[in-house]
Amino acid sequence: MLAVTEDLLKNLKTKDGVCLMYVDGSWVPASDGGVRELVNPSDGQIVARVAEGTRQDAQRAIAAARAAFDNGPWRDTPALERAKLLFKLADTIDDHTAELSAMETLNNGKPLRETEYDVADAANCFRYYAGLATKPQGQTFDVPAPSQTMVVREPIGVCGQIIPWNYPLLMAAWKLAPALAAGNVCVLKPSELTPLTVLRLATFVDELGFPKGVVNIVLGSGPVVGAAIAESADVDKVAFTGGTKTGRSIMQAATGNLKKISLELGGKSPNIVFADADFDTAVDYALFGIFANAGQVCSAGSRLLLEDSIHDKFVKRLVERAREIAVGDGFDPKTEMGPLISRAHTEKVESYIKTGVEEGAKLETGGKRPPGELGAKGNFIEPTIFTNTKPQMRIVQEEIFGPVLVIQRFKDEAEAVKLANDTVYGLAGAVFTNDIAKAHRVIKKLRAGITWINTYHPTYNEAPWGGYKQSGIGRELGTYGYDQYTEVKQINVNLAVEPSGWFKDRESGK
Ligand code: TXE
Repeated sequence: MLAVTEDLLKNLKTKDGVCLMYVDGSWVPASDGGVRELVNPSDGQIVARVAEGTRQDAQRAIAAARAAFDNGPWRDTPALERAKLLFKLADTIDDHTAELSAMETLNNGKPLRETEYDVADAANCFRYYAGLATKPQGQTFDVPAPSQTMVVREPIGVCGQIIPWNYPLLMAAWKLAPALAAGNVCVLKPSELTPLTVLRLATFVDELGFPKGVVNIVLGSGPVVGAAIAESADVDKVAFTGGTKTGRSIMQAATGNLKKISLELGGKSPNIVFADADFDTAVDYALFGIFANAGQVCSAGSRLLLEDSIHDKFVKRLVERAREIAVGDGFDPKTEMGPLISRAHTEKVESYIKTGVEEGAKLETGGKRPPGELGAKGNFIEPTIFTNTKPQMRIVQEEIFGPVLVIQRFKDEAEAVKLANDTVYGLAGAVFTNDIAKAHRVIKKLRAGITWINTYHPTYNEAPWGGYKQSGIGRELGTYGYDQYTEVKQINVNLAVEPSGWFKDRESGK
């Protein structure tokens, strides 16, 4: 593994074997020389050493971004030129798919087939927003003569962007692409656990000639570097993806200068299966909904709601299929589900499983680490399914963020909707049925921002992503996501340049 590691990381910028941060167009170590070791979640081996930034490093990056926005060329660069650079960045990502996906698998653990998908998705996100940069964004209004009123969109300024570890490169794309397309400058903090692909992305940004200070990557922990970004009076907007608890503290920190915020937080999304659904399709997507990325997905279908009449048959088949899922190292081509991100997160998921058993839910399968080396060294948990749950149980209400499915049962459409909406979250939800009218009735009543009929999980750069209730504020992706990186300005033009006469001019008598 060491050879693979060294080869894979050879394109990152380092000093004394420590990966550097990208600030103001330069590669820098932490101001206090701090270093963090990154661990491969599949086997506990140390894979890289990276700079562990400080509050001062965050402030330096913010100052560089501020100067780049206030005095720099980016917002005055024609949209077409910004678009060209973003298209090139997209192509460069595609050209490095093998390297980026392997790096992501090494750092995050997820199987190569998932990281390859993520890399392609990240490239397409840059491509989508590159295309959008040159599209008309304004409005004009037919107001009483002799005026003309128009509305233009302008960049917000310095955007602080804090992202999690479950889709490291993709989340960076979701944040950087719309911000840069709209003419903003960025200070991005990847998760301290998974900075490698973002650092590689920064080498592309550097080589392609983005002006200095436009993209800054600061590494470090949330409470130090993340909090410094969220608090800074020089940051005009903060965009965050992560846990609801952290989202709340970012929102509080942002009140100092009333910066714009967008938050993409947790979920406990319902996947509702009616008796008339296509059985095999519903089983297949129930598995995909919860066990993709080992359940570490904000929109995971972590609650499966089954109509009474199919409950037992469905659970039987689901358990059989879940037991067949190949759990293992993400580099093994046979692997279908990888590890959890860290030992601490694994223990958190295990404690939820213990709570579920204590609460009286029935553990149908999983609930433990796989036997042997895999379970001992890596952060693996077998696909886990609970039945016999009650709505108020913690495993039903709280986001576990692991390969743990809780099953609820319902007798009719009204009860399905009631259970589906009965958490503080409102990110996603799905319904499986062959009755199209019923599908739409249920979707209409779901208090969630992302919904699916007879499928689970597809995400498109074109469509808005975000949640109702405590799943967040604002939307990413699509034109909605672009708008959230713009200020709206109205411009009123007087087409008859003469005094209004509101106050009498005594000299002229008019
Ligand atoms: O996330 P955090 P954690 C959920 C999931 C998980 C829980 C905790 O339920 O079990 O959150 O995971 C930075 N100020 N999701 O602790 O803390 C941090 O450094 C500013 C859902 O890993 O939200 C990282 O860059 N920033 C989710 C980012 O926030 C702070 C994805 C996310 O970390 C900070 C991940 C602070 N005070 C976890 N504290 C999703 N919605 O997809 C931390 N950070």
